[in-house]
Amino acid sequence: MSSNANAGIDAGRGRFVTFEGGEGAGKSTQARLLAAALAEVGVDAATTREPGGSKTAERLREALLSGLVEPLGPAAEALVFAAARIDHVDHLIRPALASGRWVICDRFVDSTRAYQGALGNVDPSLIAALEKTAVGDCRPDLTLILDLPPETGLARAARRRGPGAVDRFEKQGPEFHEQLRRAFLAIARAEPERCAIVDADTDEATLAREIWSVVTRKLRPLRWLAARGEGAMGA
Ligand code: Z5A
Repeated sequence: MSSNANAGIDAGRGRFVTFEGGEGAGKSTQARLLAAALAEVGVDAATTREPGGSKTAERLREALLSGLVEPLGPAAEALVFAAARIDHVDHLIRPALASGRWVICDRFVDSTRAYQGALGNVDPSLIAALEKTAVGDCRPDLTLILDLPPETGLARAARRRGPGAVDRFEKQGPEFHEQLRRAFLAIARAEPERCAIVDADTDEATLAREIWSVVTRKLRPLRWLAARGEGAMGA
């Protein structure tokens, strides 16, 4: 490998990976497994989630998922998701990336585009303005869209929940979840450089291997480490 094989890699900054998709797709599970796989090769990654991830954002999460904001309508919900995101980006995501940590986030801006935008019919110009305000240039390097039939994801979520009460979004009917799936696939098709669709209708280990193959191909963690002088050059 030539001595300048890592030229052009901005290794001062960590990489930002987001997981998106319907309920029960396995986002939280795979976020954890990806962080563990990165740790094995020597990459330090913070795992986080939305809504939430920082102190104030977690309080706003309670308001959103309890249904407190729902009567105000999808535009108001979009505002509150964006407010939570401002806190999360400012206090966790941006500082972590700047310090050279990777960040793995369970849901991010694409969930607002899908749930409040495509499903909630909130004006796309409002969604775009909120996104710009909350995120600025702090955009994901890679978004993994976990795709599976909604009934499979909902059954997984129901098994985990048991007889407990459903939250604001879980109570939606089958057509809502089909539309949601189409919305995420449309987002992925519109931004193929950033987004990768992964078939999530499989067991955890198989899915984790597929995700690792996408991450190594697109983000080259070993090369990133080598550019920092912290590891061997490689994938
Ligand atoms: N929302 C929004 O409207 N706008 C926004 O901007 C944002 C969010 C950011 C957050 O809910 C809600 O907020 C969400 C969208 C909305 N609506 N809903 N519903 P949440 O965080 O509570 O829920 P979620 O994001 O949908 O996560 P989830 O239900 O926990 O699903 P998951 O993270 O994709 O799955 P999991 O927790 O990894 O796995 C679920 C279960 O399946 C669990 O028991 C696992 O052990 C099992 N599992 C995982 N993988 C597999 C495989 N491969 N096979 C079999 N079983 C598996």
